[in-house]
This record gives sequence, structure tokens and C-alpha cells, in this order.
Amino acid sequence: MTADLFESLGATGPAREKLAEGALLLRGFARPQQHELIAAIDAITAQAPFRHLVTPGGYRMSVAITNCGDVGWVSDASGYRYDAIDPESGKPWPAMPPPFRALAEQAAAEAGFPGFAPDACLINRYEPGARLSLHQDRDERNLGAPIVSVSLGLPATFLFGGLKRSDPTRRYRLEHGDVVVWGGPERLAFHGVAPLADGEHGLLGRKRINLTFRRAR
Ligand code: MD6
Ligand code: FE
Repeated sequence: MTADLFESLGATGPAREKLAEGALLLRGFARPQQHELIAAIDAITAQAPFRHLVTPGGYRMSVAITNCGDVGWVSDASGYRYDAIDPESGKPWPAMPPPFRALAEQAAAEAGFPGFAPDACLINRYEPGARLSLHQDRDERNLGAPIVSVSLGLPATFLFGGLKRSDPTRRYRLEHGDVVVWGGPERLAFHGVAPLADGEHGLLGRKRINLTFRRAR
């Protein structure tokens, strides 16, 4: 109990950290649900396995992805979009598990966005060396809703920039159980993830999993 309490405060900073006007880091917020979340991820990926997408520019992404919810984020030669059907299986994406939805809603409310009702959850898997180059999340129809991002497994360095690609970036270490809620003025800020350092996580082994909850439609 005491150990958990100290762990939730984190070795790297205070329990809450404001990254920008509309972006709040809640350290350890998802830890109490870690086992439930990992079991749900296993169930989802049994139906909709992780895959490496190809960008419209023809590059294979180093991050492997899958989705759950009413719609999933997909990428192919025609561009990026949300689609109700998993193109690999031809079937709808697995439903969003109730504990996922509850966590996203609670984290958003905690950060000042009550009533968040995500309809999409993108699940990213990073293995050592995998990275996500600077991008904006702008394929959602509803840019008024926040994004809730949950980090599990190995720690990562999150890069957070400005509204222009060329703006300087700051770096934040995201650890197992950390949640970032992101909305408002910085909703279209450029961001990315530095190449994942190798390591071994007690529950997830040599990987990091990130869940990002969105209101896409
Ligand atoms: C990741 N996250 O942490 C990638 N996007 O693996 C994102 O790209 C992201 O964490 C928008 C808002 C929060 C995020
Ligand atoms: Fe993103």
C-alpha cells in the first residue's frame, strides 16, 4: 500500500504535471487497473492482431498498431482515416471494453473535460528501437474532445512541440501507468515518441503499449 502510494508519485516528478495549457500528465493514474487493462489488450489483440501499417508515403511504421471501439484508425496508400471495419479481418473492430471507457472518462474528467465519451481507442505497440515521428492528430472529426493517452510497459520519451512542425520540442518521460490528457488549445500540437530504449518490464517484457482514446466521429 505505502509502496504503491510512493510509486504513484513517481520517481521522475510530481503526480500531476502540466505539459501545456491543454495537456496534463497524471502520473500512475492507470496503475490500479493495470492487470485488467493488460487482460483486455490480450483479448483485443487475439481478435485484431497488431500489424505494421504502411503510411501513404510508402513507409512501414516501426510501431505496430490495432484498435478497439466503433471505429479504428487505419492507414494505406489512400491516406489515413477512421474505419468501422478492420481491413485485415473484414470484420468490425473489437468493442471497447468497459474498463477502458471508464478509465478514459475518469482521466478526462480529472483534467477538466467531463463527459468524454470515446468511440475509438488506438493501441500502439513499441518494441526496442520503435519510434513515432512528429505528427499532429487531426483525423478526428471532433477536435473539441480531448485525447486520453495511457502508457504501459517500458518507459518512453514523449516529444511535445508546438503548432508548427519546426517549433522546438520538449521531452517527457512516460512510465507504466502514466496518463496524458490532451485537449483545448494544444489539441493540434506536433508530438512524437523517441526510439524506445531496450529493457525488461515486469508485466509486459520488452515492450511499451500505448492506448489513445479519441472521439473520432
Ligand atoms: C504514444 N501517442 O505515446 C503516441 N497523440 O505512443 C500519441 O501519438 C498521442 O500520446 C495524441 C495525444 C496523446 C498521445
Ligand atoms: Fe498522436
